[in-house]
Amino acid sequence: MSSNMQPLVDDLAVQLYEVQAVKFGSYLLKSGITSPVYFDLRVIISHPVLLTQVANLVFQTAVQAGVDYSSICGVPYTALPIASVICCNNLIPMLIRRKEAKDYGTKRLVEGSFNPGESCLIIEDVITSGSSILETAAVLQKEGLKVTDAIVLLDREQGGAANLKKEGIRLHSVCTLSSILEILYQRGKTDKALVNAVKTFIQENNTALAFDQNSVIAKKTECEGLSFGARAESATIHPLAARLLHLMEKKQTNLCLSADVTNSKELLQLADSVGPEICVLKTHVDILEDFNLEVAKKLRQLADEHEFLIFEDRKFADIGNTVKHQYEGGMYRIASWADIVNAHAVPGSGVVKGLREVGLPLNRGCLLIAEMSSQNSLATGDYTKAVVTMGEEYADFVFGFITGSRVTNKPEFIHMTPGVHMHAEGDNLGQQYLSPEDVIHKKGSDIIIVGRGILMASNKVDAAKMYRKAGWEAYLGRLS
Ligand code: S5P
Repeated sequence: MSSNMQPLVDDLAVQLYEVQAVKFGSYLLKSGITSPVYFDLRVIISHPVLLTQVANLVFQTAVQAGVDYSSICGVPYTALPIASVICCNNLIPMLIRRKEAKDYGTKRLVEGSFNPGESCLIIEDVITSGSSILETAAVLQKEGLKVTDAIVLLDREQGGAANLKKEGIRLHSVCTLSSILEILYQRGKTDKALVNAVKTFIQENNTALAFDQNSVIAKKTECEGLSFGARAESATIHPLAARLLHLMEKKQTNLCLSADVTNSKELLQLADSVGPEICVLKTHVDILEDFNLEVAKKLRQLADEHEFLIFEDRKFADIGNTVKHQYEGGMYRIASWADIVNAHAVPGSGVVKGLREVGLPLNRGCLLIAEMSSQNSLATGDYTKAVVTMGEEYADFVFGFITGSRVTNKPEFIHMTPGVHMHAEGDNLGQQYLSPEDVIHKKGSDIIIVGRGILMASNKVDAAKMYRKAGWEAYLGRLS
């Protein structure tokens, strides 16, 4: 920053403090960490003079950095007004990144006019790990735009710059958390003890290493380079996950059949004929019109004969006490025959605790739903991260995730991905498909879940063989 900007930044720090955009105390962040300092830049929209000052300083920082760009995109939502003011005052075209594609109309994720190959400058209010900037960059890049630089008002100095650099993006900041602290200290707004507490917090909460555990941008990780067999030997592996990884390696398959049929005879025939090709057979037992426990018993026999695991896709999502009964009792007695069940984390950890009470003594395992394949799914971003944290906390029962991409590098967690089809892009009810190569190689998942890609084929066994081959080759490609 040039010396003529420094007095403006000093004044800004004090004003931000005065409007409570900067607060000191004890704040529980979304990540679960308690921070002694909190920034809420949303309030600046109520102070137009301040908003204009922020916009000017962000723009000047870009000018001084000599960044070359054709348009500006603010990270939604706090940076949107900042980007708008910069663009209007300096006559620069603006782009808006939608958080979700519209259901209707153009379905565009980026609004505004641009040509592929042009550069877009990203603007953000505060950077911690950089994940929000990277999410926005990924969307812009997918549309063919180049992203080389990002400007933030405030860098919390917790590894964001390093994380952006790994993705080829330079970070420029108007000010840092330390510099704001220093200014406020000099102006008598903070005391030495607080300055020291914040400095210690910054040092102890650097995200540069932890961020590699994150799936915001799918990339090849150490875990993805490990074979299923090697992962089965992980010291902290759940016995069911070890069994699954061993059988995948032995049978050379990472295909899960989603056996979404409505008749028991058809289910058992399918399990028998496709059984040799798969590692897991997934059921929706409540769509069977003629279920009884004899069917479950026969399915178990076929699972043992062909060596696959049974996964009842029940998607439990109630309080612990209710899911316990739903899992153990009722007419389906799911816990008595299904190796695997899954659950939404939305009720909080009670759902896992309830299922665990029933499943743990039976050596069963659970997958948490971290992301969904359906259009406009709400299971994204911080929700997904919270699901992973919950899974890791109950790792004696939760052994993996239903997800579109790798969400943790811990080798003991198995990633299973639905929404896989080799010839369709989706259905008319919001399902969205990717290819086995995309899911396993690019997104770093472990198991493809295929339903209609196999079920609607004229020869289901041949189709299963084809998906098995594609899934396994993608896995081998990932290893090499
Ligand atoms: O996000 C999800 C999670 C699941 S478990 N999206 C999904 O499609 N599923 C399930 O995977 C869904 O309930 C269905 O049983 C299967 C996908 O079926 P397909 O016919 O679209 O391949």
